[in-house]
Amino acid sequence: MIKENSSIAIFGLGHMGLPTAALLAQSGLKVRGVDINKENVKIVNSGRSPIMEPGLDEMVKKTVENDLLSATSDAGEAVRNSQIIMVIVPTPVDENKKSDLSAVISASESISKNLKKDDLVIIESTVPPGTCENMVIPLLEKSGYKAGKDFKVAYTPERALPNNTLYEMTHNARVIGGIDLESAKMAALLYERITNGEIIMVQNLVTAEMVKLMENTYRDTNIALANELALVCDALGVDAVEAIQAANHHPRVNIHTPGPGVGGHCLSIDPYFIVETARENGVKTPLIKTSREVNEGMPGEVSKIVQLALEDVGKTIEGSKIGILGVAYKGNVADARETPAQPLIKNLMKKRAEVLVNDPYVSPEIIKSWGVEMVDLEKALSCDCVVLVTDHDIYRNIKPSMVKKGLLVCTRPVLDRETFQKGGVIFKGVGRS
Ligand code: SAJ
Repeated sequence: MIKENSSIAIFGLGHMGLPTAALLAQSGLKVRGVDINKENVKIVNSGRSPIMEPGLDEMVKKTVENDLLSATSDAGEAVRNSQIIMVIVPTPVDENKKSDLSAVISASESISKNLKKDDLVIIESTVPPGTCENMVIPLLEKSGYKAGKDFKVAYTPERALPNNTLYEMTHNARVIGGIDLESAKMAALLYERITNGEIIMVQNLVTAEMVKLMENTYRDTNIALANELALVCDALGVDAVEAIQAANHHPRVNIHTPGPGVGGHCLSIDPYFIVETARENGVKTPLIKTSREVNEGMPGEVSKIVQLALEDVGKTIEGSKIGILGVAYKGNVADARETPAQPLIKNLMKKRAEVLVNDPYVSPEIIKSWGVEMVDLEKALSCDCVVLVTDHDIYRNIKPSMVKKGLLVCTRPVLDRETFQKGGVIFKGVGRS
């Protein structure tokens, strides 16, 4: 049973770990967050959130003040004093698109050294299917305890959408797989404390691992289809956004939105976990791989659109000033991980364009590290070509007269083509040229 005085150790105080920690603390449990980033530990202990997420700062403040949430870099101490241990650490892919599970391994090893009888270990990190059974449990069993018999193990993927994390964590359905039914049931009792959403128990750990990867792969593949269709529409002079919106009126069609490519730490990575595991099991995954290729190719396609647009007005890309609006991987977030803006900027710089960047969310240090200048919106809008990359809401207020040189490449459907064309702006975009 989960008692009111149960303590939880949560490995990873990142985009998903910290909101989970704050919500569980708010539900009355004593939560100890564990993170190797000492600066973030300090920030959390001072009652603030190092992560930009609506509502999170206040929740961290309140739960720290109430002595329910605290953070530490001492994993051993946190595990020894907890009955439930959760792992919500990042799982990136390396340059060969192979999963890097080092953070999960390191957390599992720390847990193993301090595991106690009857503890419940919950893995939330996204992992290649089979990781819990084949890697995490053997590491935990180095403790001398046997999974299922002496301690419980469950896998429940995190499925909340960044920028709406707290709402989704408290409303979305939760998928839970356990090493046995008792483990899954105990994990369910925990999540019932924070979500009104349905609790869906699946047969085992690997099914739950697969569910998560399927969701993000579905979305990545769907966006790849939208992007490919948009490129065809471009060649035909069809407005892809208009066509997709019309197609989506069909009751069984839901084509996603084309754009400059797929970023973030989830959709652009998770499909590779399926590809990797499939390969190890002798199964081919051409569709998933091609979808990744299509989406990874989109920054190059945007660069071509920019080049042609400049040539149409008698300019060369070499030496032209390009104003990039937004480098976050999606609208209204500060996260630039895997953002398509970065390869686009690189590509434009390779063509010797001068790139100026505006983004009110992403830290100037990140932008500077890409070797480009950070400018205010007005300066970005004064460039030879303005390229809207991220759908930040503030960019919806841009008026035709603000695009000083009259050339706009809008890679997201946030600005109205007709309004800009009527205002004398040459309007191009992904699937809108
Ligand atoms: N994008 C498009 N076209 C679209 C939708 C998105 O180009 O129609 C782009 C976005 O601009 C962004 C990328 O895809 O660059 C990913 O954005 P997203 O909003 O689709 O997803 P994430 O990465 O922020 O969050 C996803 C979510 N997964 C699903 O919706 C299936 C979220 O629920 C997961 O919790 C999260 O991944 C995760 O942690 O795995």
